[in-house]
Amino acid sequence: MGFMAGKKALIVGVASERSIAAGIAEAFAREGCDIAFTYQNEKLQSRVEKLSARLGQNTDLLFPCDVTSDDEIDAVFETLGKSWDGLDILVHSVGFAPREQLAGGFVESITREGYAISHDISAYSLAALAKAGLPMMEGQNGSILTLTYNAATQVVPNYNVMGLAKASLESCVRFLAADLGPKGIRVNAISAGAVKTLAAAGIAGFRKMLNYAEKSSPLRRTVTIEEVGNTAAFLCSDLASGITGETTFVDAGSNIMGMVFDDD
Ligand code: NAD
Ligand code: 0WE
Repeated sequence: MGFMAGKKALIVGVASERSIAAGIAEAFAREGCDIAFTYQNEKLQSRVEKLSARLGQNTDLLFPCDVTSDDEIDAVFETLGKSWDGLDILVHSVGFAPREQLAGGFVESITREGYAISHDISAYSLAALAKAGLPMMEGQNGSILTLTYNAATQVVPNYNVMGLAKASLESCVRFLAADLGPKGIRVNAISAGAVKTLAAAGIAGFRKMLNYAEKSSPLRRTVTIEEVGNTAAFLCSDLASGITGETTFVDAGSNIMGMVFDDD
């Protein structure tokens, strides 16, 4: 029996088999968790459906959800509530900034609109989902998890306004943890090292970043969505019952390095 047997999770953020959220779903399913999914739009529906089927999940529990829409967020929990009495786990694996925000200098690229969109989709959406999901989650050792990146606290070239959005997201984790702790809900983040997913495809210099991690991280490699998935399963299970408000790095150790020489 897996260590998540009897748990029910909603996973937001699968776009493909390579999504970090797909690695999380894989680990959750292996550990005996029942999983419902959302998909951003019809274009992604069939991909999420395939993943749900491959993991032996109930493919009726798939809901459209663009996180910029309060109506779609509310509809997810209203419909889910017809199949499930409660919800133990909510996974938020969503991030977006308009593409032109992620290239060039910070001052040069940032706009009011780019700021608003990136913070709405990448940070506010965690609070929005927690708020709408709360009635189904309270009073049962619930757990909320989101995905962040080290550029929240340390400058990474080209990440630009997404770094500000991740800083807001990490603060949101702490405020949610303090507010929802008394209701039995833990809230945590995983700060993942760079992984080649759809969100990373087409970002100028991404290959260079992966090569850099392979040379400079203590483990001399990048991380996999399986490794992020395993840590997510731990954090969302009762094994992590004493952990809340934390950001846990799954980055092959990259974040501890203060300086790296390229000659060894
Ligand atoms: P991905 O493209 O597979 O996932 C991003 C998801 O965000 C997609 O499923 C997409 O549908 C969803 N999304 C975007 N806008 C949305 C909207 N308006 N409504 C609903 N969903 C929306 O890429 P990923 O790398 O798996 O990203 C997942 C999370 O992991 C993001 O928060 C990302 O910032 C974070 N992260 C990624 C890396 C990396 O290197 N890939 C590293 C650290 C953290
Ligand atoms: O969080 C991310 C990626 C987030 C992301 C990606 C895209 C690409 C497509 C947000 N918005 C968009 N918008 C699009 O139009 N990562 C941690 C991966 C990532 O993205 C970078 C990185 C890393 C690492 C962008 C610049 C520099 C480094």
